[in-house]
Amino acid sequence: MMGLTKMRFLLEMLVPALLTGMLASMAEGRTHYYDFVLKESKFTRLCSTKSMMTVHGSFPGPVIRIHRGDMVYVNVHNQDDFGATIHWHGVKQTRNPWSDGPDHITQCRIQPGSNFTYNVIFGEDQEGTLWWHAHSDWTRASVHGAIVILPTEGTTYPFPKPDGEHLLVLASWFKGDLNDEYEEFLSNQTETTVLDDIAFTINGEPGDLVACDGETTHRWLVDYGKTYLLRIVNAVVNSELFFAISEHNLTIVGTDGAYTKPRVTSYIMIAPGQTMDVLITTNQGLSHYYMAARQFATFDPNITEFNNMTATAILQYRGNYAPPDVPSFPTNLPLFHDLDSGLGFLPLLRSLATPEHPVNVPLNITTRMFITASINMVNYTFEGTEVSHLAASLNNITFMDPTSSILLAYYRYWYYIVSLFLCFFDHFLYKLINLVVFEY
Ligand SMILES: [Cu+2]
Repeated sequence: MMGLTKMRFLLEMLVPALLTGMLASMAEGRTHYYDFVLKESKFTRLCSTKSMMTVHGSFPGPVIRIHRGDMVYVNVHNQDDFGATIHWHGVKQTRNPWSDGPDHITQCRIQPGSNFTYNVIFGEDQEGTLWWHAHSDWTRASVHGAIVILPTEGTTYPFPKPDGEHLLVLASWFKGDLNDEYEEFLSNQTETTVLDDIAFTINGEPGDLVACDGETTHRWLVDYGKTYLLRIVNAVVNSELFFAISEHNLTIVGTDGAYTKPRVTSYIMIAPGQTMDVLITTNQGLSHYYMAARQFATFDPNITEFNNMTATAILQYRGNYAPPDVPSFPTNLPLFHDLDSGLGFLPLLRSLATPEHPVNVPLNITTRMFITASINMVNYTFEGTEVSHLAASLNNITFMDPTSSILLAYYRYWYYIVSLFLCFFDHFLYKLINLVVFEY
């Protein structure tokens, strides 16, 4: 039988060899290096000023722009006074969880005054738009930005090459510090309260429909008769959004770093964390048109206090003309509780599935599983007492912090073996051994 030491030695030799092979197979792409500096910056929105964590003082943060097959290193320097990590949302990171970012799971927080370098490894098939965000408490509300993955050099899009492209990042605006607001929300939680942003922003601006004079608005200047690729990121904390552009149809061509079958629509519904790539043709009269986003409210309609602000930006044609007093508003933007429009949108999303962009899903189904995703009261034992708590669950099984450290299990093979063994002991004995063996 193979000794533990020998097995560990083999593992330690094999894993780097496999990783090196994997990296070599991706070597055709270029490697990009970024430096991100986390720091506090002051922002004034909705007539009040607050300080919040950002990268480089910009909200939204910087764009990572690469070609398919490229590799990215991001050195994150924390000059804030709050520890945080960064997650690369939707990036496949195959066999590379140590750069995935969830704090306390695959890494410790990057402490104030220190830095950490992420090696971001994209899936070979990933192309389109993704995004990155902080992953510690609620820092992602203000610390986020887009990732643009262009076609590999020498290849092109699965649709006529657009004349130009533009990026819109939709985000939440909270009155105070979200971490503080969340603590307060937990202590006052009732069935009819929701923790809600007070407005949404488009590229950092809430637009001129919010109740504060002099609010600034994001403007996108376009030329008549062109087709643009618009990349939309929903970086809001908790809400599905409707989005539409007055008088202009949208052709959906991609979502979450993958292409879709082109579908024409007058509005989109985009979930938090989702990205969507749409084509828009500027074939309307020279003027100013509102681009608008508002919440698709899927919660109990009896809850009347929610973020009902409509965020706006302006699509503005270049040229010599008298601008309208007020841009036209998208009449096709659904109302908050319009369930038919919200759910009716979903069938428009279909994989492209062409020979150049295959979708290789198994077609021979041998086992059918029913999984109920819910947020409900989950019963569990906490320090010997039966408790009931509101939690997200799959088939009524929720996530509990593991009793052994995942990080230690990775870096110290013996810890993994002993932790597994200890699972069979009762709570008290486990605690005792943990104290004696590991607290050194
Ligand atoms: Cu994410």
